Amino acid sequence: MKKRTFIKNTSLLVGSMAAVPAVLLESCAPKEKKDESADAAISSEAITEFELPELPYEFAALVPTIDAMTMEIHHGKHHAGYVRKLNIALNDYSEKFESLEGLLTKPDLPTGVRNNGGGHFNHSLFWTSLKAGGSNPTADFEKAIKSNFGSMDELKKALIDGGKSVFGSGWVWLIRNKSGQMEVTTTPNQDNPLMETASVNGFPLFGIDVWEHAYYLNYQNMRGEYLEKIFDVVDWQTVSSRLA
Ligand code: MN3
Repeated sequence: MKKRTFIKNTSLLVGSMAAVPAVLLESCAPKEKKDESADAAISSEAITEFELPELPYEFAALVPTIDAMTMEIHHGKHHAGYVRKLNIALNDYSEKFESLEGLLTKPDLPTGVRNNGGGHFNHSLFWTSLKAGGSNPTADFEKAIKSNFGSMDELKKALIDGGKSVFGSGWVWLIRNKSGQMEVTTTPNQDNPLMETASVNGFPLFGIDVWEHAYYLNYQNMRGEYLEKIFDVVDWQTVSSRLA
């Protein structure tokens, strides 16, 4: 399938939600079928296998906020494991889908697809939301944040409080909900707001991983400190681009 077709189909599937950011599509890009027969050309719209995206920076790029060993294990073991197990789970999944987002919005996802598909999407979004030194949001994004939260500081506080409130493992999200408003919400495990099971649905603009594997080497049990510090490396420019 040609990239243009893939992007077009993805926007159709996502429908009224925010457009899928090109950078995320790139990082979640599925492996395309190489069969050249005419029949295969028709069926090649469907995805059968996903690949681990490369980290867009070195393991040590986010030091001292996130240490290199955490990044190496988190990407090379945890995220890689979600992709590997997602591909295995898809062997028994007969529904057709044309993007990772399209898969995750389907009803009644089998547990293996839900956990590992969520894990793949969530981490792909996470890596591309961080950057050494961080970056500033666009004026449009900041305006939207002001109208929904009052200020960027209020948004950060809502994300920190939300992250602290997750019992056990999960994520805190900034989403654009179905009525176009920005909202902070949380999900357990590797669920995300695209899934029908989420308490609040919407398109994730930014998410913070609050599983212990994301911060334990550096912060031990102090999740609150990790949540405060992570804002030193948030790439708000990229997060802003997801609102467009
Ligand atoms: Mn993780």
